[in-house]
Amino acid sequence: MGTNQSLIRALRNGSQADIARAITLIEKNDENMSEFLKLLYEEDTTPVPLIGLTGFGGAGKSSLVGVLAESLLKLGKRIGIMAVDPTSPKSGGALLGDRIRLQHLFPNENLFFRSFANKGSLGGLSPLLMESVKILEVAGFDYIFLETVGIGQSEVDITHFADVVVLVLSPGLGDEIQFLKGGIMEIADILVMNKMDMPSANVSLAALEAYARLLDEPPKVVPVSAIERRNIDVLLFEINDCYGRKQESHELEQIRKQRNRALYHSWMMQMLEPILDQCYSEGEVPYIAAKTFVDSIGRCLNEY
Ligand SMILES: Nc1nc2c(ncn2[C@@H]2O[C@H](COP(=O)(O)OP(=O)(O)OP(=O)(O)O)[C@@H](O)[C@H]2O)c(=O)[nH]1
Ligand SMILES: [Mg+2]
Repeated sequence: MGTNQSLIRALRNGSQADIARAITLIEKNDENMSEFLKLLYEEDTTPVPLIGLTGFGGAGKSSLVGVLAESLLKLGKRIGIMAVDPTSPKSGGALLGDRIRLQHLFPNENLFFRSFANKGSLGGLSPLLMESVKILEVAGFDYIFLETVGIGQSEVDITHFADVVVLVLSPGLGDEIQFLKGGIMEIADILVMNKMDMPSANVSLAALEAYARLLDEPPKVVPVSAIERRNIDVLLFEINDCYGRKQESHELEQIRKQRNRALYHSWMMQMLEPILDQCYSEGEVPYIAAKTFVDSIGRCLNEY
């Protein structure tokens, strides 16, 4: 049997070592990868709920993922945690913090943690991250949590990517809620007010609830405390409930179609990047150079 086939077989049992081997194979992007991905997609799998957590730095996303994972592990579930790797030195420290926060859960065959580069080469989420979701699916995982760092482009991306989007807030946001109005708040399925153990928390919660009621489709607001493990079961219930509703309404199918399309785009961008620069020389009119390049691809496609 070929190496790829035996790796796929091994993946079905889902050991950490085989998952890591599979991810490395895609990371290396060598001549084996194409066949491996073809086999991977031939596997008959049940989709794994992909739960995206987003929010301002320090709101408690990692802490929450940690306690959610802890609860689910106790139920015998297999959990994948993917952190989108920050690029700034400041958040580099946060990622180290994540490892420390999750440390008490390891070693555990049912928990897989991995961080990924912030973005694909030309923007968007990295193909490696998206293919890793598929790998964990084949490996029989029950939930995947995806934590993104900060509020920015990557947050907008996960809304097209995650099955359930959770926005994590913490008390004392003040004007930041205003800032959020235009974007993620409308798309989030669940708004979490974390750090409810803090003195000012009820005021912030009331403001958030008032705000949520104004939205066209008011999302659930869930007050929690990751540190005191308060209301974590309620949050889990809401996540499962939201997932179930989206499954019934076939919304999940749409999300997954968009996800595959986004993945196609990401791969395409990654493959194009090395040749894009070859087609541009200094002094050229940028628009004309781009159009000439794209038109020539168009001609090839017509002949294809
Ligand atoms: N009081 C209180 N502090 C909390 C709670 N949850 C997290 N924290 C603290 O808030 C800080 C930030 O928590 P993280 O879980 O790293 O937050 P994050 O959103 O992942 O932060 P980034 O990854 O940097 O964006 C840490 O010092 C946590 O101990 C909570 O429920 N109550
Ligand atoms: Mg974090």
